[in-house]
Amino acid sequence: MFKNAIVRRPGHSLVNGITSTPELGKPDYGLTIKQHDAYIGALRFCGVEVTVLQADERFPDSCFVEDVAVCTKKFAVITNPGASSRKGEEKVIIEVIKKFYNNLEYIKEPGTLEGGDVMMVGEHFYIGLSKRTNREGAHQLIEVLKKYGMSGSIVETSEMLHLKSGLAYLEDNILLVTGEFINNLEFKKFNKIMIEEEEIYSANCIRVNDYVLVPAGSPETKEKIKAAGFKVIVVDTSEYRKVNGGLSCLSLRF
Ligand code: CIR
Repeated sequence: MFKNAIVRRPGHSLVNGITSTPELGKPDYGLTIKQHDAYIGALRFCGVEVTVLQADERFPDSCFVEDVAVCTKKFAVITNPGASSRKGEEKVIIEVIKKFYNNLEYIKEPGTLEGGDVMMVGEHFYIGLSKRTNREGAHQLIEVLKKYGMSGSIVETSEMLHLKSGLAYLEDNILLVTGEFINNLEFKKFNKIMIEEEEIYSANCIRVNDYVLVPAGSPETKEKIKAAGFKVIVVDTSEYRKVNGGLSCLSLRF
C-alpha cells in the first residue's frame, strides 16, 4: 500500500525539457497544469496523501520527481541524475524526503542513477543500465539495498530512455512489458501483459493501491489490464509525453 506521494508542479520552463520526440511539439502550459491537477486527483482518489511541491523554473524537468529519489519501505536514496541539465534537481528534493525518512542514502559520482531506471518488486529492485544510469550507480544502489536486507539486479537496456519506459510491475506477479524486454530472461517468472508497439507509451502505467493508472490513448492496454482483474483510471499525460515524461515519473510513491 502507498500512503504518500510527492509531486512537483511543472514550470513554464518545461517547454525546455529534454525530449527525444521534438516532432510532437512543445507542451502547452495551461494543459500541462490541468493534466497535473487531474494526476494529483487520481492519486488522491487512490487513497494517497499527496505533497505538492512548488515549480522550480531553474530545472525544466523537475516535475519528473521520480528520477531524483528512490523511496523504499526502509530508506530513501537521493540519486545522481545522468542528464547534465538535471544535475542539481536531486538537491532540491532532499528537504521534503527528510520529512518522511530518517534513513537517507546517496548515489555519488562517478555513479549516476535515475529513479526511472529502478523497478521495485517487493524487496528486490531491478536496475536498468541506460544513458542515465551507469554501472557504478547501479552497484552503489545494490550495496545500499544489501545493507537494509534487500537486493538488486542489473538489467541491460538498449532502446528505452529508462527501464520503466518499457516495464511496469502491477504487483501480484503481473508485469506490463514491451519492446526489448519481452524476451528478457530476467523477467521469465512473471505473468506478462504484452504491450504492442502502437501503444508502447502505455507500458509506463502505475499501480496505486486498488487501481492502475493508465495513460489516455491506449485502449488496448486499458482492456488488457482490466481483463487481468484490475480497476483502471485513465489519466491524460499528452503534454508530458512531449518531453519524454509518463505516469510514473510524475510522482514518488511510498
Ligand atoms: C528527461 O528526459 O529526463 C525528462 N524530459 C523526462 C523524464 C521522464 N522520467 C521517467 O520516465 N522516469
